Amino acid sequence: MSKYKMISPAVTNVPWQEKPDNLKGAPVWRYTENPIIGRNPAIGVARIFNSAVMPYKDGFIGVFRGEQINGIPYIYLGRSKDAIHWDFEKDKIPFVDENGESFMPAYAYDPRLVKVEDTYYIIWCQDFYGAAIGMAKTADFKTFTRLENPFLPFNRNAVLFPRKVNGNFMMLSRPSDSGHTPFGDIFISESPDLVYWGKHRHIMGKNPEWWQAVKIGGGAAPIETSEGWLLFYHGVTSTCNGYVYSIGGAILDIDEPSKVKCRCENYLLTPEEWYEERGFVPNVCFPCATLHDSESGRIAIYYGAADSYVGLAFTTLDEIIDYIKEHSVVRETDTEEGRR
Ligand code: BMA
Repeated sequence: MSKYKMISPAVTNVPWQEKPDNLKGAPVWRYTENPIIGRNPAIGVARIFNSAVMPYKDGFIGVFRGEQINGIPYIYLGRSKDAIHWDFEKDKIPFVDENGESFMPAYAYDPRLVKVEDTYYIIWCQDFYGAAIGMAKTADFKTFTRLENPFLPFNRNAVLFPRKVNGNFMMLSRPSDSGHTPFGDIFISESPDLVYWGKHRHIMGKNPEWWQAVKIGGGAAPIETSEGWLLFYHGVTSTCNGYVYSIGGAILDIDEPSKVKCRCENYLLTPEEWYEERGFVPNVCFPCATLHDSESGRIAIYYGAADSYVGLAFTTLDEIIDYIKEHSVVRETDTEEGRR
């Protein structure tokens, strides 16, 4: 019997491996066949990483950050039967405006994919006179209609919640600068219509724990659970050899998600394997999605590795919630309303 409940559909074909015996203390364990997407995965695409997937029909669908061989990132659609082996569409996602005319951003990276009611939303980072958030919707994965850009530049790591809270759409984001941003906290904003965004609140900031001492950013769309919204996010530290990106975990209040109920002081996953430590940008674990099954409590975390590969890691709802609770350190900036 599970201790905790996921409030989401059953997805019984979530990829899965049991926890190895030698990892007793770790709350998250890697897929042994990682990386699941290697170099040059499609014609004209050198690397796929920082990508988001979800169940679709009898299989899975995903939006993938593909670094083209001209060095410019774009978003590609991929389909899979098992969420491990992926077929990518040859062309970039063809975004259109509200009149159906082609409306392509100059570049697009770090996509998230979230279903709210009957519509699928893609949220990514793009140029809007500087790095900012782009957004599009689709009902059928054939027509992708751009929405108004939700926030002013500079901003990155926007993550939509999978349902409205108190009648409004909710989105996390991380205000940034125009470069590699040596700061950054997670904020939340609300919208009644996905056009007008407001009621901005601070959720949580960088912390004294060294792995998240420089900046943090939203990762996977939060999972609704009996304990609150389970959020996997990334935390960044700075070393004499550059940034290191790890995966962290927190639980947000279900009705007032700007309040952090629990926040794990330990990272959940940090670069340790060759495909995380070595690549275009070394030492990056960057979560963008989960697949999760409310029946078994299984959670599969999809993360970009070293800006070069896609990795897969596993946990269960009971294990991760217990771990976050046991190692939770919440500070005043986490628990306050987030308005000043
Ligand atoms: C961040 C983003 C991510 C990337 C990370 C590490 O600023 O651009 O796409 O994975 O840097 O390079």
